[in-house]
Amino acid sequence: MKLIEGHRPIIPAEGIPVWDVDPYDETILRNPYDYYAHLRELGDVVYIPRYSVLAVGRYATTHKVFSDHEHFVSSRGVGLNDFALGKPWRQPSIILEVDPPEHTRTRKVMARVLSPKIMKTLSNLFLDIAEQVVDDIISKGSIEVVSELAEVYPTSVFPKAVGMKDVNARYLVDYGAMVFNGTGPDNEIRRHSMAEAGQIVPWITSACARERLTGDGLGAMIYEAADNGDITHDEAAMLVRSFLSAGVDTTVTGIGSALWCLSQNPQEWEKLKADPGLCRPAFEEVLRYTSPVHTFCRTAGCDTQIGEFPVAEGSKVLCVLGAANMDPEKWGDPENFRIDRRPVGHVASNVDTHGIVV
Ligand code: OVM
Repeated sequence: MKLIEGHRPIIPAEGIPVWDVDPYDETILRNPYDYYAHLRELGDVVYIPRYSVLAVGRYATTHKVFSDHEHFVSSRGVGLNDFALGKPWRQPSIILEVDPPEHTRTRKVMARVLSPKIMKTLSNLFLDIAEQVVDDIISKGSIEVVSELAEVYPTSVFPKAVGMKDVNARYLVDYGAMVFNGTGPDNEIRRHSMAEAGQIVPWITSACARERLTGDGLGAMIYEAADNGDITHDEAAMLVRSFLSAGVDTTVTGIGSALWCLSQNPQEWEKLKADPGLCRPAFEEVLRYTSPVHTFCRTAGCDTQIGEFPVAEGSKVLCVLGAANMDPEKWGDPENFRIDRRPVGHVASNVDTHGIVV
């Protein structure tokens, strides 16, 4: 059978609204808000013929499908390609592209290494580098925010926190783009990101080896979990790789989006300056408002349902997290960027499952 974007074409159940849209069109990616609104308006679940996928964007449905690993699995890939039908472009992540119970085991190791207690020991490092970056910006007078701030900060601080001996900020940013654009269709954007995979993937793989890490970083702690028998040493290398794939792109986008939100909402910027204690809820609001990961897919692992509609095994479902995070039904006034909203339950990150984002 002819596959569409690496998955089996589906025949949508009678009654599911059909919308001839390309969610991965650059115009929509640049300004997705009307697309999000229309997706939610159409119904709980929508069929998109262009990629022969279903899509969900209402908060309640999106949260439900995204978290329901019994029926909607991550292990067949969180992009359009179905790993059951074709070889993925890289070895699947053992934390992202996996389901419980395996996921539970690897996630436990990650959670321990990323615990608040351990994060606290890194706060001076994070602060020192932030100050250096800010000093540098002040001396320059004016900057291009994405390339001179949003990319610079995570790629400076992150390799140090992990304890990487190999430093290549460009490769880290480009690998992040590869991982996330790799979830989308085989379009110009994806091909452009993948063009350098031949150099970058081997560099990433070798940078995750134990001997390429210092003894005192987060990477070393992952390998210690392997020494303790919690995971294998091969799995340790894969979890270090997950730091690099999940940690860079999302933070670059988050910081860039924070500056965008604050620049568009000067009254919120004044509020933040007056009360820097709002920094954390402000950043959560940025995540809700901009959803650095706008979409992850699930795959129906068996014949199942979304609401009243039957969904066949193998169906790819776009979980449009960006639409869920802007659902007025959930948020009341989602279009207002309010740094003191405290948007508990947003699906931009850290949905545990088992509502797994990671
Ligand atoms: C990984 C990975 C990549 C992207 C995102 C993510 C949100 C994990 O390679 O493990 O979690």
